Amino acid sequence: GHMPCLIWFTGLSGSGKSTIADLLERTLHKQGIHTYSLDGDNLRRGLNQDLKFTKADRFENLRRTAEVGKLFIDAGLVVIAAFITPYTKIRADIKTIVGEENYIEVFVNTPLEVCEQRDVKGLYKKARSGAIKNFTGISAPFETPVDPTIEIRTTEETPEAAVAKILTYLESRL
Ligand code: GGZ
Repeated sequence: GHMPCLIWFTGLSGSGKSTIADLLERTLHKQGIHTYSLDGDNLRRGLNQDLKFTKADRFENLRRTAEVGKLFIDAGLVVIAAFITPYTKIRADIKTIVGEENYIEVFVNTPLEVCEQRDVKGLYKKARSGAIKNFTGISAPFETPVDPTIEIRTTEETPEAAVAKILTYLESRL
């Protein structure tokens, strides 16, 4: 069996959070574990469509997301969340909301230069030109997580290796 919990991915835009989160979800499904994924796409288009990228809006985006995550934990699911989550304070708040015992923080540590080099969506280019304001890493802060449960260095580890590392941790906490 498994314990319901929330696996919260934090890292820069383009760091690889969604890639690893998606692979983790598919792997858990193959093991018959029910999951629910929360990400910017399903939250910022619906529940959080009133919010932008100021510090206050990011806090509110992530607070609501954590509250939703808590509901899914209560429903017995393994919740997977992938958000930049750029502030130490909001990561602590999320932990408090969902309960320390349920919170697993995965820091997807990809250097800014690498994210900007990849620039899959062209957002860094727009941020550099000023077309996007308050862009994390360029014109808004990303505070390095101080004590993540798991750290992934995507320049050294494949998504498969990252997922294996997370699964090993999940098995150890049964
Ligand atoms: C950061 C932004 C911004 C700004 C739009 N800053 O790579 P993406 O496109 O798909 O992921 C980013 C996403 C970040 O939303 P989050 O909800 O994860 O952010 S936070 O945790 O800080 O609330 C990026 C896109 O939205 N995006 N404008 N200014 N990312």
